[in-house]
Amino acid sequence: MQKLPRVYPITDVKLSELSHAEQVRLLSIGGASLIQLREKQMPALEFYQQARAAQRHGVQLLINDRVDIALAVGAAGVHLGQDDMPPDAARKLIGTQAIIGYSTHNLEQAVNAIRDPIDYLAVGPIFSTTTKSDTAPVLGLEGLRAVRQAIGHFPLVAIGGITSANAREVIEAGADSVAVISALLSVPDRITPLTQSLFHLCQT
Ligand code: 3NM
Repeated sequence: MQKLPRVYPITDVKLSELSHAEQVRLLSIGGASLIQLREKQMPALEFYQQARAAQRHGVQLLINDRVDIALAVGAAGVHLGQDDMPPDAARKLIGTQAIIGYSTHNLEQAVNAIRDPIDYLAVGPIFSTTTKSDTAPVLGLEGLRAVRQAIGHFPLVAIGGITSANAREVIEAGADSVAVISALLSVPDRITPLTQSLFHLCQT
């Protein structure tokens, strides 16, 4: 994949009360070029339709968990968690050109992940978050620095509790990119300006 953009938004229908496609539209106007569609509830038909509609906004879409949906809509790739299909199995299905991202939650998982056929790894939660309930213990900036040191230049996304108040420190601690949900989506009519200003803050 090309270099990770500094800001990597993830959609949330419950939080924003907007469809995935509408969130992608607003985020893309704000400058997002890589967006993850994250959906844990919706029937496959509805998610497929929204993902297809989201594809029209001309950004790279990664589908959380669902290799089938990613393939069906021709998405740029998938983002997998520790309990999803393993990256090597997903790679066989989705091909060599697709992007595969993988969530890790501690140093050991991160170090192991760089041997998998993935394009970037995510590590989190960096800070506490209310968006995801079953998170691992927070890593803090120290934990993030330790992961960066252990993985060399491997593409690294930080996630969990990242806001305009701490994003810059997260980048300075070694993340290539910040993955963000609530700080961009909690106020639906501010999604575009909040995205713009987060990109601005994360410029290096
Ligand atoms: N994964 P917010 S934390 C989806 O630790 C997700 O892997 C996490 O939402 C992990 O930006 C998280 O609102 C929630 O804190 C991120």
